[in-house]
Amino acid sequence: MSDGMNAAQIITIERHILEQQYRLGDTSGHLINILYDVALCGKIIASNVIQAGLTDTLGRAGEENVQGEQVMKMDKFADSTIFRLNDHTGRLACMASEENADVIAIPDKYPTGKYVLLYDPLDGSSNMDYNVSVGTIFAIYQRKSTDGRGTLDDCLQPGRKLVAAGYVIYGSSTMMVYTTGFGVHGFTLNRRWGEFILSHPNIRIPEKPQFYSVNTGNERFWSPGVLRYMRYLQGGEEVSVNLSCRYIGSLVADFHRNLLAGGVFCYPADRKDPKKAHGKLRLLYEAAPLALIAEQAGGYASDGRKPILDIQPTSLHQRVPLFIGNTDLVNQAEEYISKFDGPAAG
Ligand code: P6P
Repeated sequence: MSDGMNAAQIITIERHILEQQYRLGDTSGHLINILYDVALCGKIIASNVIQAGLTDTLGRAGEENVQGEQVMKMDKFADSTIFRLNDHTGRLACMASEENADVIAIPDKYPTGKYVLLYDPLDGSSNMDYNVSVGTIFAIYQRKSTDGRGTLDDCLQPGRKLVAAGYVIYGSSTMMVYTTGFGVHGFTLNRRWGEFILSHPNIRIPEKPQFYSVNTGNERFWSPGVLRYMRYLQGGEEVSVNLSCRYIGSLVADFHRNLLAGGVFCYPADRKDPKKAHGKLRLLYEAAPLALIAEQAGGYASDGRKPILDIQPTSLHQRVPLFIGNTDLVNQAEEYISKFDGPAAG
């Protein structure tokens, strides 16, 4: 069995990130150190996720988060791990997390820095009890304010302003996938070495898609345009594509499969549940970072009308409909929605 020696060269994520420093003009080294620390968070979280069934970390924590969702024990562990690794470094102005209602301030006893870190500490965590892949999603911006403690305004930036984004997927293997605007690169965790090793350099979404991912249980809530689009994806329209449906119910895992195999992930707006009238997924720490990954890999991400990366956030936990993957497939979603749902409201 290879021990991470498949790669022609052994390139650790630390070395790969370091090589970005010059390209990024990151003279302080703060941005690359944040990325190092995100990788370390991934290693720490992975070490717990892979044996969650043996420690008292499965199941619910007995509280509800700002989303109105049950917090899982592993959510709390992942959330506190990311906070504790980043609160004292002097690199961040503030943070924001799916698990926290408000902006997370850097404690007064620590210095602040010029970056903002937004994250979903353990997306899809409810699936952990069934041994389904889960993931951590992160987004990094430069602060807009000049000094002091970061503000909500520092967090509410469109995805086009991202300086780095990515995710860690805790699946059959643990991978970290990230971009700093110079392509998308995937690293597989060699547990014996405790190192993420470059295994997927310069990821590009394949031209020929294989899959579409959507929760068909929500079909009765979809608009006419989305319903026609799904028929298109299923080969039921005159001009169609024939794709297989693959849906795990864990965004990072569904997205990762479509990134590598070609396809589209859809979480449309829900016309019945007011909480999901703008879809279920959150813009700042789910849709926007994955949208940057998708575009950097030659794909596209839309809310059904416009690019995810162009959306100016108005609140920390705002939700957006999400169509993300092959550019042609996402463009088709916009065409069907425009044609059958009429002009966008407002
Ligand atoms: P549904 C997990 O709870 C999550 O936030 C994403 O990871 C996933 O894509 C989505 O919700 C699944 O939602 O309504 O299909 O169960």
